[in-house]
Amino acid sequence: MKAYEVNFDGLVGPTHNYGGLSYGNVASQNNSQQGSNPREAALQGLAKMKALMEMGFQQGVLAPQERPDVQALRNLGFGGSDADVIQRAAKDAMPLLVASCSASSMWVANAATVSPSGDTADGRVHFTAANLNCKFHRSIEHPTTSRVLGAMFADARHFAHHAALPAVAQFGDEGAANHTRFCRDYGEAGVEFFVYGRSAFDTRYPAPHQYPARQTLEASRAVARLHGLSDAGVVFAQQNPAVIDQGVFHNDVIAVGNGEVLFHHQDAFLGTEAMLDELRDKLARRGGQFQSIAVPRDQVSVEDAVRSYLFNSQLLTRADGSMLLIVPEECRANSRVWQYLQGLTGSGGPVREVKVFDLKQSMQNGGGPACLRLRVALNEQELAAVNPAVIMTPALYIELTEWVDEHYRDRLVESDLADPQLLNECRSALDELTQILKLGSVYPFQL
Ligand code: SUG
Repeated sequence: MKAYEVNFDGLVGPTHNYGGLSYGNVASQNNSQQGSNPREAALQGLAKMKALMEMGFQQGVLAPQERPDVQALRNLGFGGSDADVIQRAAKDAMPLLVASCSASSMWVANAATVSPSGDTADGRVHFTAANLNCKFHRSIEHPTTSRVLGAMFADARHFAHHAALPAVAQFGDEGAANHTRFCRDYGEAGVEFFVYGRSAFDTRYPAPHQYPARQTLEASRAVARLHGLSDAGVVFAQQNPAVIDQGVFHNDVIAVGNGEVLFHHQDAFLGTEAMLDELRDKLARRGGQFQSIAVPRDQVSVEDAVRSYLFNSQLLTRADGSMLLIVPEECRANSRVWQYLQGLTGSGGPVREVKVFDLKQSMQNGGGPACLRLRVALNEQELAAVNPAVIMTPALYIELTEWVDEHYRDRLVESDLADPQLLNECRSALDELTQILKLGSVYPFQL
């Protein structure tokens, strides 16, 4: 049966802003308090989805979340009407209001970890929502994420959903940003690659000194167990703590995998040689030929990788089997990275073409092309069981663009977040969106 990798991109929500909320994410820290343009952000994301659809890739869309998250503020002791809650938080605890307004659910690579049916014991596609518990503004995403994923992948004959792991740092889980999968064909059994930043229970593992390691080994192992993956089909590897301290807060900032190829920086991992051997052996037993493309530090430094987001790219297999790399504009702006990419496509290797997208609004918060998409490998039968209203079509693209034009502001600064009118705008936009995407009632204000 034919199988596909479907990219579900996060639609940027109407409160997109630069809150400076992610310590360890250099772009988020550097752009804190700048004015944002939510409309432009959403349109940049939609333009990428449209372009991939037009290139013949399967493309879907994942809805944003209700923000400000009034319930999260109520849980922290702010009371009264919804408008009172917002205004009291603005007066007494602005950082909490900013956190409750973040549109961070757009980075759906962090929504969940997904294991395709070829890998799982029960032959279903498994999803575990990520608890994202390293940052308060992200830790409040998973209940709605679970409802939205449930409404997109509702057929229990094909799809199994797991709640987020326990909400403690020991089980810190950042979803697919620290997970990739190698396979010969999307429909066949593959090898799932889990990358963690530290161990919570075993002190023998090193850890970064400055910035947090968001993903733990224990969380990765729990997800692999929940999904019913076999030992022969998993490899666990540790991120190099030194690169986390240079701003590589997720592994997808320094590596991306697809098909039989891992594209990564030379310094991305610990124990790289043994890890590559294990990947090679395990994929060979699944009939695949693993290939690593290691980018040397003397051509592209870790700093260049973090600035340009070279590895936060989408590595896509085209109909003829060759690969295409989708990178952000920031890669073209960096002469060393751009030169490396010219060499890469001319080298006779698997990557034949690079396409550049302007995703600046998201990039300024540390979210590149790969952050904005959740990959779900599906066979034809499973794809037919997905809620069809979330699959991108030319008509849906037009409808969503008009929806953005109608509901989104083109400028947002911190003081705007205290305006209760923003909450009303967001709710009416999302209410309409749930009808467009046929999601039913998924938002707290609808329940
Ligand atoms: O979790 N930024 C996100 C970026 C996530 C990128 N995702 C992947 N690499 N897969 C984060 O750090 C910044 C929000 C702010 O500062 O307003 C933020 O949450």
